[in-house]
Amino acid sequence: MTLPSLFSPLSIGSHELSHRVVMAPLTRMRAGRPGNVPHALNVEYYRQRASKGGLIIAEGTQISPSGQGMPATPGIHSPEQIAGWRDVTDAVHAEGGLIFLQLWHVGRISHSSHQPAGALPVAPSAIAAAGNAFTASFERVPFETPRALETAEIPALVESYATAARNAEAAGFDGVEIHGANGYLLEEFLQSRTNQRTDAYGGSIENRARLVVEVASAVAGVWGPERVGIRLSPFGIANDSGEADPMPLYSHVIRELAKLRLGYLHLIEPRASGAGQAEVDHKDVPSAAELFRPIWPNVLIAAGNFRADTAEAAVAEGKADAIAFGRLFIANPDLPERLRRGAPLNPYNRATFYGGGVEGYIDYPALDAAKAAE
Ligand code: 8OZ
Repeated sequence: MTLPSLFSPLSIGSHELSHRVVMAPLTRMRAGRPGNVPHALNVEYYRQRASKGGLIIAEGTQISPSGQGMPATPGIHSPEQIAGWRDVTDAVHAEGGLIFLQLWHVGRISHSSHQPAGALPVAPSAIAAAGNAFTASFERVPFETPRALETAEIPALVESYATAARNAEAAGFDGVEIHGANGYLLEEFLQSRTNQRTDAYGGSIENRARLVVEVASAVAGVWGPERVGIRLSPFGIANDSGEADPMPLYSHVIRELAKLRLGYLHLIEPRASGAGQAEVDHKDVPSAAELFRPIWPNVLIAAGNFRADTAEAAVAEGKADAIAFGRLFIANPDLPERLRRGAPLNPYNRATFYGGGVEGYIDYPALDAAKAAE
């Protein structure tokens, strides 16, 4: 048997990928406003990054108005947003690619300027995050203290994930990824520093994991489990998150999710624990993919500062089945082809990651265009 490589095929449920270079979910804050609706600019961005048999995980997309925490992030709760995403999925499919939608609720990483009726953001407990929120007018102000969700509100919250999952189906996606990472709502429930609840959703590991498992079951009920993935960051510190002893918590969560037979688990490596918010590259930290591989039976996607050689090694050694690339995909619309050919990569410009328009979004050249411009 030959070893798998970045360019060997991979099945996720009934989807056949022709390579394992996955586009990571990337917040770019360029949805159309008002309404946070995907528009022509976003269609072109995703079209450029689609490849035959390649998987794109579309950016974090709020499941409901209260799930929004930053300006110009897209949603999947209005008819206009569903129609806007339909144009994106059509464009990716026309290139022969697959596209999943990342379902996002930011929890306390929000600001009242995004919230319906200017209410406070919601979270498991009324504990403010350290740091600054991004207001609806792109200003940075200290995070507010969120309102703790009532136990009686949880069923409607779970249902809002299911509704968003149905909307993603209507928008033509091939599947969905649940955002369970980086200090947002679901991770706030998982971790003890953000979850001080005394009901069935707080306290023990089993209780803190309850919401994530209920959400995953509800979304799997809409899509079938094999078309649902989940992203976790067991060693993450983004957005004032972090569990002192992640192994018992995340071993339990991953075992429970494995029972649901979800299509994939997407793990952020600890060396990338700032999740794009800073250039962090911790040395001598464990590999999340390697640690959790033994208890995850389905496809495992690893993300975080991979390069061509480290990605190829992780796949060949079976530590991960596929590798998600973020920053390299921002700057290289044809990243899979460049990696296949061992071609040089365009450098990325951090100043244009969030917000703005064409610049730093749809103006990075593909290889052939780069060659033509020489
Ligand atoms: C960087 C900036 C804004 C949002 C995440 C959705 O950390 C994000 C995000 C990252 O998952």
